[in-house]
Amino acid sequence: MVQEKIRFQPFSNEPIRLVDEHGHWIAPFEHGLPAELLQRFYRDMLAARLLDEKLVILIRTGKTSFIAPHAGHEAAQVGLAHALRKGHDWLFPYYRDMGLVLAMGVPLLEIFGQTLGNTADPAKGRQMPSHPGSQPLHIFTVCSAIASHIPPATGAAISMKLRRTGEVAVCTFGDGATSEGDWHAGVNFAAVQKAPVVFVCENNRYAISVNISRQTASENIAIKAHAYGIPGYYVDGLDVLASYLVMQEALERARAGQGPSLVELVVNRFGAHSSADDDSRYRSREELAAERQQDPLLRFQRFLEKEGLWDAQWANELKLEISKELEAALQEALQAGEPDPLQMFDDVYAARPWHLEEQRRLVMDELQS
Ligand SMILES: Cc1ncc(C[n+]2csc(CCOP(=O)(O)OP(=O)(O)O)c2C)c(N)n1
Repeated sequence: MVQEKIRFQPFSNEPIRLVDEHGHWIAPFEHGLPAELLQRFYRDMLAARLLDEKLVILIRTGKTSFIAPHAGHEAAQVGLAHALRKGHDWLFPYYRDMGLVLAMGVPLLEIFGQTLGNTADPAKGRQMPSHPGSQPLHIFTVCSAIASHIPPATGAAISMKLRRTGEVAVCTFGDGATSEGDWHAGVNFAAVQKAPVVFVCENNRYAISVNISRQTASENIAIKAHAYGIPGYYVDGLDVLASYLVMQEALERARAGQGPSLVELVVNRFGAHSSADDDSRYRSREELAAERQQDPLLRFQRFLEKEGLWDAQWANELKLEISKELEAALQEALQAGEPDPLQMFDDVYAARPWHLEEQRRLVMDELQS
């Protein structure tokens, strides 16, 4: 039987959820997704979790200077990664998206190289850690200034539309980013231009220590789309299948020339905001423990178990395999050398202008003296 196209309702009062906390499929349609894809989602979510744990070790052992933990965001990030056409569509991520870029196919060696800022880093050590990017995978480098990547994502999408490339731009950010002027300018302009872009809010309800109740008076983030004349989807981002299928729909809309959407994926942030933050000063341990109970990995594990696609032995072998991959890539990245400081003058302009040439000479003299 040919399955009817799934259509999700924008501006729902409750988050769109397809799998409940016990792992039951609760939607009124068949998911129709192949077993290999479902197991791939699990693998990518597990890899994202294990990567997060590894990054925590790197900060605790002083090997890197900054991390932004992504544990609790795995279902949202993996669902999103699989909805995109990799290497074709463009991703404009933010600093908490290490699980997302991993699922998009950024090699672990590059991820660790970027974290360590050495010669294994495609950005040649010139970016903050947790600021990945990839030219071949069409991943725009993360910008530290919150929401500053929203207008560039809109601009790229307008260009895609004018050039009829069939590509879509996907731009991710946290709930705090929606309070920035850049966010409103970028979303408004994209809506007016019917640009092929999907704005994705990974809403973990905190902007560092600022709770969402002090960030916005809107009942949720998705509803903000209404004011701009575009659909806003309010989604349970702890549900990988809801995240995946809603993202697919928003991407198809954009591809079909129907313009942008805003997708709010409601997630939890298991760690502190970053390695420079102590979250015990502003959120209770009880609140955190309750959030940890709603582990997206565990929910999906329960779902797979019911589908006959998960057993402890398979999961243990998978965990071992991923752990080995992570360790091997980390050891290789740790062996990479320090980047040449003179590379800071490369890639700024197509041809190095006179003033950078002059500064480069000064640094070179300094290094040689
Ligand atoms: C323009 C700007 N203002 C302030 C900061 C400092 N800052 C870094 S992260 C952050 C919180 C952002 O929170 P949110 O958008 O909710 O994303 P989350 O970190 O919670 O995933 C702030 C205020 C910044 N980087 N840029």
